[in-house]
Amino acid sequence: MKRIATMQDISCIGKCSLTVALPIISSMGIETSVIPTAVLSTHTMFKDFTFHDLTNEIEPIFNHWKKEGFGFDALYTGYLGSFEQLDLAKEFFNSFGKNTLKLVDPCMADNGKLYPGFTREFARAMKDVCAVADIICPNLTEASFILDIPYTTDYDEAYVKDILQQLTALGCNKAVLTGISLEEGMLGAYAYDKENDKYYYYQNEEEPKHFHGTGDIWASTLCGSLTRGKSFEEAIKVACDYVKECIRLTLLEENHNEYGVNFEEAIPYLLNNL
Ligand code: PXL
Repeated sequence: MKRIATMQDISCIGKCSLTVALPIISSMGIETSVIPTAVLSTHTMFKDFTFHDLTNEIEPIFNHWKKEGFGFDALYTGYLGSFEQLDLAKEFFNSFGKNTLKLVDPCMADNGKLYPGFTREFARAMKDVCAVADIICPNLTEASFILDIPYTTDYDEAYVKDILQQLTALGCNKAVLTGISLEEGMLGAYAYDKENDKYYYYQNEEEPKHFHGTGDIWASTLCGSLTRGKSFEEAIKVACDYVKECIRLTLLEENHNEYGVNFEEAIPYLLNNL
């Protein structure tokens, strides 16, 4: 059985980070090992969330895993809450990342703004984690903060390609920009594979509403699909289609919650696409 280890927080309510990565990757028939970086009452879009940092647990977990000789088919990092955790993510890759896919989703910003608690300095430090990954999957806001360039919604294909070139120049082999729209009413992901000098773009009709946590669902699906042997291009399609289906199902429910999507009832759709 394939096994992925993922390092990110548990937001007890919020349908993001580990509460989506674990069920999605597990449902794809892959063992999912977790390194919880913090426990929050909710994700940080709610007011007055609690935050219990677990940084001190991480190194002892690594040490125990090393002693037991555990190995993984993929390592995947999501939301990381401190500079120290960025260093631990690098240690995670160093300790367990030999011949293993290393995926970094640099969760920290959207719609031109950093999430609460993050700074420009943190974004610059995230760059060093991206450099040692195989694949990174930021949205355009995160990419702009990582590259320390102004964020713009007024972009064209040449601009997207240039950003992808700059991202892969950091050191990773592949980069995917999520949430890219090059045509009115369409939304997708634009990717670059530096090794083969190839670009990929996949888009769907845009759903009328955006939700929190969809970036985490996208990255979890990409990681699972690649681990199951899908090509980079195929895995991007599976992830885009699944997120779209999650939003579609959410919107079918009249009083749907606003903080996250119905990824649960879309799991059969996901498995059908594998
Ligand atoms: O979806 C990314 C994410 C993960 N974890 C926490 C968050 C967010 C986004 O806001 O707050 C705690």
